Amino acid sequence: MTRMLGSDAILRALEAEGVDVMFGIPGGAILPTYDAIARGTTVRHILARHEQGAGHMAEGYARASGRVGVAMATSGPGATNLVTPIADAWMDSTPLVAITGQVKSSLIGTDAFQETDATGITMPIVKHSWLVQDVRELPQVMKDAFHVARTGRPGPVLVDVAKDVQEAELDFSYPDEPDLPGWKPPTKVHERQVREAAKAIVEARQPIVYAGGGVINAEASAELLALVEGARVPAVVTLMGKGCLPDSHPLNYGAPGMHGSKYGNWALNKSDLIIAVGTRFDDRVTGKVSAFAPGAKIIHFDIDAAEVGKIREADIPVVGPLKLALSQLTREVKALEQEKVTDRTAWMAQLQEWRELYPYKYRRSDGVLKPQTVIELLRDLAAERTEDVVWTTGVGQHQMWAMQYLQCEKPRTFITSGGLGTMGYGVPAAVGAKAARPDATVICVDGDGCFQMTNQELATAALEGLPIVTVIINNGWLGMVRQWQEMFYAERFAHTHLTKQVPDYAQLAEALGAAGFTVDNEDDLESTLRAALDCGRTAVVDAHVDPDENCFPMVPAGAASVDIIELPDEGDVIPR
Ligand SMILES: Cc1ncc(C[n+]2csc(CCOP(=O)(O)OP(=O)(O)O)c2C)c(N)n1
Repeated sequence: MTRMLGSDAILRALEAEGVDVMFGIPGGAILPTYDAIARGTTVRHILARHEQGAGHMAEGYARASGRVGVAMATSGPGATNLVTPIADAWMDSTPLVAITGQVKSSLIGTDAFQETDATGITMPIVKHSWLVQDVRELPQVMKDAFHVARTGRPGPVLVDVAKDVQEAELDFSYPDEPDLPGWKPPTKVHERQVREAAKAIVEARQPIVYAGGGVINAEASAELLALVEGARVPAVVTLMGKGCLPDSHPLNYGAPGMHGSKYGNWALNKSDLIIAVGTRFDDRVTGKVSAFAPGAKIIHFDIDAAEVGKIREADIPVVGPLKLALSQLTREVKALEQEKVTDRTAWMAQLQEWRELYPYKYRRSDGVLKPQTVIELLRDLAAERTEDVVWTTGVGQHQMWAMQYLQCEKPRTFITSGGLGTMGYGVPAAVGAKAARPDATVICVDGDGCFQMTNQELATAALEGLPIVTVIINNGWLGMVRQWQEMFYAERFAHTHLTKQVPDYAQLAEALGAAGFTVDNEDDLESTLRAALDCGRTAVVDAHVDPDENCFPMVPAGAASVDIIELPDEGDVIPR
């Protein structure tokens, strides 16, 4: 037991949890804890320029490293600015501990200056939250907060600490165990269910694995690969799962969904057995649910029982840790295959034929830089330099092209806002990823609209010595919305035009302490990208691309995903 202040206890708890970096912005109600930082801690604090940035940095850190991200903010506007990243972490199952200061206990409920009901506001978007009004509770709350964030299906928690609690004294000892009788995430899998799943796989003629971000969260990539190879089952991988199975693997048929490939969507839709692993039948994948994969039996593996059967009834539900479930499954399949092997030659040939017939493709440039060309060259130049690349993205067309054209061979290398679709995610997530993995080359593929939402965090990157490279796919529009207006709103382009010139992104980058580059033609593209990648500083490339380019293929919202629309068939195209 050591006598200390609540503020110091927060830091001792972070240290005990192995936190090496946190992200935040101080203010009145959290000042005692910042004062404790000044007294000394092993935790590196990175000063963001906006709490939303701090939250996304913590998310990027968590997703690049597999550790819990920590964001800190003051009460009121500090806490409300954290709401978007908390919601983002909720939707994408990212482990996040948000710590906010609250007004003094005696003032709670009085509309005191900068008082906001942070636990109330975030109630639907956290796994759990605590409002700490007694300093003696602080150590156990911190222990429980980290435990809830990282165990079971990971996600965000909020610890809101009244200012007087931070200023009060306690006898501190950090508990060894959480005290959460009601929180019992599964640690085992039902063996009979796994056996049923194995039997279904061995008998299936047209099986497909449908793998999602849960595989990455569960650190189950090796087990997934063993299943795919051991059971000889092809796979599709969602946006959130990108990297959980090497993109180059011949059995990886890439992304299904709204802007996935036609072959990926057909592989799912025309299968007779879907083995869903750590994925949630999101509407952006299924399209019209009643028309989705009508002939397929469903095996659904997930750590979260609430996901199983939520959208599509599971014939064989398996709730539990994916690492364990997948390794048991592969063993069972191999054992059963001693007796019986189903011939899948026709299915494999069919998938291969679709892949060859329907590659990602775009129309060759007639002078204007194509966004896909920028991303393809960036991919190749990055791969030439190092295998250790972490990508982040904003949200929009550029995000979908990044999914289609980037090559990710390892988990935790593609970090994007999938569930909430948060514009502005890319730059701060890249800062957080770089803080987690300083030796990696961290590149953000951003849109001009997204970049305008959080670019102030370039100052954070520049001043904290976290050199990231941001490539803005600048089409001068809120491109994805413009595409919907063109295709579904009779070309009524209401309020989607931004212009390519304002702001001048290269100058803006320079003003924020980064190196700025501009390119608007194919001839200068390679030298510009190389210069940015080689400069060793935080850098921004403003790539002026074709403003009219649309992202194909596309499943219109509400349509059956089997009816995916391909690039209109005209002109000279470049296949991936
Ligand atoms: C915070 C937020 N506001 C609005 C949207 C709706 N939205 C989705 S994509 C998009 C356009 C993104 O534009 P840009 O960053 O330029 O990317 P592009 O689609 O042009 O590649 C918008 C406005 C969103 N996803 N997030």
